[in-house]
Amino acid sequence: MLSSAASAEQSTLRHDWSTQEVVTLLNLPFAELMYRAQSVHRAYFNPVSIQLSTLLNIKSGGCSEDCAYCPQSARYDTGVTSESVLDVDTVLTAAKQAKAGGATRFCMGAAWRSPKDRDLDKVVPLINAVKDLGMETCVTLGMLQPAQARRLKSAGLDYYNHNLDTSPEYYGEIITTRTYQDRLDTLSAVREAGINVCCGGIVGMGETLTDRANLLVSLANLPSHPESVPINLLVRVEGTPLEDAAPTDVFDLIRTIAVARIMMPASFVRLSAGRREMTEEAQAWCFFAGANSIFYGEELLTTPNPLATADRALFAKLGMAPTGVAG
Ligand code: SAM
Ligand code: DTB
Ligand code: SF4
Repeated sequence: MLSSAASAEQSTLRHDWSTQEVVTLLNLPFAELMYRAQSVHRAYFNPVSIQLSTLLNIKSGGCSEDCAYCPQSARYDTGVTSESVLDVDTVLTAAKQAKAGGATRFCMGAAWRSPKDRDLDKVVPLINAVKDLGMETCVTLGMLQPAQARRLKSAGLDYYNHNLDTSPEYYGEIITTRTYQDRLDTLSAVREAGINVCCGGIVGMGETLTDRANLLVSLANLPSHPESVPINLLVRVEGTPLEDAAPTDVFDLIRTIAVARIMMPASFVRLSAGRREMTEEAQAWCFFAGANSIFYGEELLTTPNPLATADRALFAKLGMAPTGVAG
């Protein structure tokens, strides 16, 4: 729930960020940046509350796209096999388990460039079934046409995840099979249909600090801020073109999260992929920087995530509590 000061500020959320001012924020002395991010965070959110989303890969592998980070592209030999869409019972079992563990949102991912209408025939019953459990629903299915977005909205979909991934300038180094504008068009279709937008990116793909700034500028200067902003640390998967990417300094991730928090103060900022490589201390800094959501459960899509028991132990150490409130 927003404080009254925060609700007054809602109308003043900014959509006119410049690259230079975001570069300046990213370069602030660490203590200054943490103080500013934490102050903004406290104006909008309970700082010890964390939203938990669980992921399930409902259609694995065999994707036609060439996203350089992705183990599910058919172009790379990563050992991920191509499967068909999971059935309702399998999905329901996973969703019930996620709910029992404390997750409030269930996110279903499919390795498609864009779904066909007959693909949506299979996804709609999954959304219905998860919704009936009383969980928030999220799907990520690739590019969508406006009519497809409206169909998902009618099925009861709460969130659609579609990431910008990186800056417009660096994008062509990572993906050649669809454009930045294609992604923006899907985001508009989702927004127009009245579905909440989940949109973020990846840190650690060889991008510069200016690229990180421009990813954040692209997100915050959208007509409305995404309700959810996943910040992923690249998971370097063997067989992908980015398997040997230089390791990321975790302070770069913490700074990116802090600046996302300052720029999109009312949004949930999710510390997403990459937590398995991070220490508890680094994750604690991410929470202090304004991350208030995580992917929770032992798997992301094809790669491992920290165990739920480890996450619960970390929350206990930090005095944090999972939220039951929709975000
Ligand atoms: N096929 C759909 C699409 O591309 O929109 C949905 C699934 S796709 C796996 C969703 C997002 O996961 C990507 O946009 C990317 O941001 C993230 N992702 C995929 N592989 C990743 C990796 N190895 N490390 C970090 N993030 C990754
Ligand atoms: C997002 O931003 N990150 C998630 C979710 N949205 C779909 C996916 C992370 C995938 C990490 C690599 C894998 O497990 O395949
Ligand atoms: Fe396909 Fe999505 Fe992976 Fe790109 S990120 S290769 S579109 S599954």
